[in-house]
Amino acid sequence: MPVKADFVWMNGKMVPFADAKVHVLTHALHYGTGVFEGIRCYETVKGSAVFRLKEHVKRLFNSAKIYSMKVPYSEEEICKAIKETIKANKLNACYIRPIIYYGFSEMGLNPLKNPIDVSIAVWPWGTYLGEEGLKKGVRCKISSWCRIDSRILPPQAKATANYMNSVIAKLEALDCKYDEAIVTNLNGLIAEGPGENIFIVKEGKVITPPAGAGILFGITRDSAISVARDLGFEVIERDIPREELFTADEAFFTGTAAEVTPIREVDGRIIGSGSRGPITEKIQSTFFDLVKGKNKKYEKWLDYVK
Ligand code: PPE
Repeated sequence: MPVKADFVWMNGKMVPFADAKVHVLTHALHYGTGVFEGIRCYETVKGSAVFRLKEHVKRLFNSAKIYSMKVPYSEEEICKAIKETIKANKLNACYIRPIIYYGFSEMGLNPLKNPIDVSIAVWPWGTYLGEEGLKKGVRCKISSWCRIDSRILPPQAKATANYMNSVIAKLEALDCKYDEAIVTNLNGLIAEGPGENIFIVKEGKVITPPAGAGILFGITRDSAISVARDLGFEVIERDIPREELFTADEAFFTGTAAEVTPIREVDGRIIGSGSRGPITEKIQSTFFDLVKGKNKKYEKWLDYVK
């Protein structure tokens, strides 16, 4: 479905959706010189709330810092602008996409002569890998493409350029009739999905690759780790070789867009029972309750729009 909303926040102004345009010579369009975030706002029992807004904006600023981009706004100003954009679009629940990028002035690799532009778009975005994927799980292919590496492009910066690596893995998976890709790092160990972190469950333990595996430090990953621990499960951050994924009892993805999505098959191997596993289901249902404000313990993660 094409994205549609009423207004986009651009460099401090609320611009009608159809006018939210950039020049074709925008530096970031040619060289991938942008950093962005993906955030969700949920309808809760007490009104609309942005999930872990401060953490997402912090990561946005950290991504900019990695690339020495000087953001012309403070984190507080961006948080405020995000809420204003949601209000202007009269949306109760939405996906939020702030982006900081080198704009239009001079071409060539040196970005420094270009302005640093900031925009925030919001739109309704349903399930990422399908309603059925959330219930039954998705089928994945381990990509022939490796995940970018800190020595090549820092995966902890959520930079636009990184996503060509994600796109090529996604296309390959779709071409092979799978729903989603899983990428390994240069050591052949499981890293993540093209837009999700990954977890496996083995003998009741919840395991996920560590920072050093070449992952984006997912905020949903962090939330799932807390939830799993609060539910009484042991959570271990350690490397996962690909064969261990095949023999896992359960597996699932986490991400702002993907939320908590079970994985039911990897490279033709059925994971566990071939459907959503019981521990995955517990973490998933706790997650969906807490983002909707139904769990007092996690109120601290909700930032109310009004
Ligand atoms: N790894 C990657 C590579 C990634 O892009 C995401 C988010 C995650 C892990 C999970 O991070 P977090 O959202 O903080 O839990 N991917 C975003 C973009 C998806 C897209 O298709 O666009 C997202 O989920 O918003």
